[in-house]
Amino acid sequence: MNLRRHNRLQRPPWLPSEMAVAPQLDPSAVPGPMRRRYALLINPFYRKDPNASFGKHVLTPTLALTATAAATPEHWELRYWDENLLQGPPPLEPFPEVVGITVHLTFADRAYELARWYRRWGAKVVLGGLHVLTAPAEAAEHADAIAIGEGVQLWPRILGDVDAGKLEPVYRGDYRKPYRDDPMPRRDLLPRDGFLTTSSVIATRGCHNRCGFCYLSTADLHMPYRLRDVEQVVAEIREDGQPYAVFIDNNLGSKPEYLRTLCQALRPLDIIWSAALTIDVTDDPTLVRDMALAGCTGVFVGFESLNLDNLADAGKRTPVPEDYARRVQILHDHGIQVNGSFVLGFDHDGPDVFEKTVEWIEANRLECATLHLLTPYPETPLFRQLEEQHRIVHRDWRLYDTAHVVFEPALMTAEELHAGYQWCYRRLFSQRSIWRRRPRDWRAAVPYFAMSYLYKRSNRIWHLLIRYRLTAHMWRPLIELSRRRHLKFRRRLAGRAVTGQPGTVVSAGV
Ligand code: B12
Ligand code: SF4
Repeated sequence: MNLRRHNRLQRPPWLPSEMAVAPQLDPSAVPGPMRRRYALLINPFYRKDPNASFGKHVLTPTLALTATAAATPEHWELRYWDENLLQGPPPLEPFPEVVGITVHLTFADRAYELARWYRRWGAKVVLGGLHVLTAPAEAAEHADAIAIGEGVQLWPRILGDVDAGKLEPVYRGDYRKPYRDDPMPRRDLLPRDGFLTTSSVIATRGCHNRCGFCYLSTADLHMPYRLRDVEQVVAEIREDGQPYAVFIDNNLGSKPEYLRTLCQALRPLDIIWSAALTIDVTDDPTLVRDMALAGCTGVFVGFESLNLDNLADAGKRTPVPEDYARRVQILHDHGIQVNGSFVLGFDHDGPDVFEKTVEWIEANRLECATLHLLTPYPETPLFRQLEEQHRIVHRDWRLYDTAHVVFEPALMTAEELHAGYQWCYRRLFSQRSIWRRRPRDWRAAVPYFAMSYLYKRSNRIWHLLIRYRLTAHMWRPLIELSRRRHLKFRRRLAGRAVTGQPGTVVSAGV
């Protein structure tokens, strides 16, 4: 194998085409007349990594467009289309006056293709999202207007200018404005059966860290840590009425006292929820206990690496990896499942990193693990470092999806890195590994096995579940089972003393 082969978009023979190829845009289609003051918002198709779970893509929707949609002026009509829900290409009827598209690195080419399609017949195309922020000049070539920053601030201005016939090419927002005045995201636009839960919620923006590989360290992204009023967050969850909410914050635990207040406000809702955070949340076991008592049943933890030198290179302030196991145990003791996120391919990773990582995941019974190949997002310190070292292999952004090797690793070949990544997923999705990682509490085992099979071993049927809107029907009985079990667990936990020792935070690399 050589690096070139890895850099092609490969497609295993069993992979359903819907998960690999965007729906075709009919070149001969002729739309009807344009409907004035009608806007269409599109989340473009992206190719799914066949090594990882397809279920992950319908757990919860992105907030990018539902948040933006909420700021639409009342006299505008609106429709939302997510191409990843496998209902075909976005509609031409009625033909929209404005098309808003969210753009990420990995699906920028699809976003531009859609933009060309709609612009052909005179729709005004507005592009926004993370990739527009990092590559405004590139995005501007495909749009009538680009939105750099928060859509909630910019969208009403943009539509107002369309109304007035004076659309500008560039609109700039500011991440420093408070979120207090933001309207509630328009979750009513989402197909409720299309996702495990429509309650993706954001309570904070930014992170106390600035790891060199993270998109938060992108050169022009000034995203200070921002908090929303807990009452606002709770009101949103209540309004959506789902039994399970997912916090999509980069790091919900950056301000522990805020998290504690949020937990107190969430407790009376009797819902279950999960969130992404760093392992230093276990510095204070009483906080973990408050999370559990508030309904937290799962955390997505960015461990990144088990090698301290890698963490130091990335400039991540974190507890030492030797202490990770004890900290995972604190979460488990509180009935909180752990989805560990690991990055493979750092400069201190040799060919033994795969087995070591997987062994550790299994030994510590992490219920789930997400693996990423180190990916230098444009304009991050990592990108600049690898560029200076002439180690960036290409700039085909479609392959910057953390499932392809796009740079030359230091201690192994690109082929070894890619093969090791695939091996890790094969092993972690195996029956043996699922069994080894089962929770010690037998009461948690039934939902664990059911969820593991659906999440890790059903890639051959996920396209059918998604296309026929069965996602919610498959997941929700399991969610309800977990919620009821958790309510009982909470009652027992409330009568129990706090477990776990306070941790020692050491600073790696900063
Ligand atoms: C939810 C989520 C997902 C969901 C849904 C993704 C989707 N596109 O449908 C799932 C779980 C499926 C997912 C999968 C992946 N994700 Co993801 N995901 C997120 C997450 C946690 C939240 C996104 C979100 O809702 N943000 C909140 C909204 C409000 O912010 P926003 O997107 O910036 O939108 C605002 C503005 O940008 C602007 N805006 C955005 N679009 C538009 C459009 C218009 C017209 C206008 C006017 C304005 C506008 O207004 C919005 C509201 O103010 C982010 C991390 C984060 N916390 O942001 C990662 C993140 C976006 N994902 C990331 C990655 C890498 C992936 C994967 C590739 C990982 C993998 N290997 O599987 C996959 C593949 C998906 C893909 N190619 O995008 C990276 C992207 C890095 C980059 N530089 O592009 C992020 C930043 C995580 C990270 N820390 O690195 N993801
Ligand atoms: S801790 Fe996570 S979210 Fe925060 S900067 Fe590092 S990688 Fe990004």
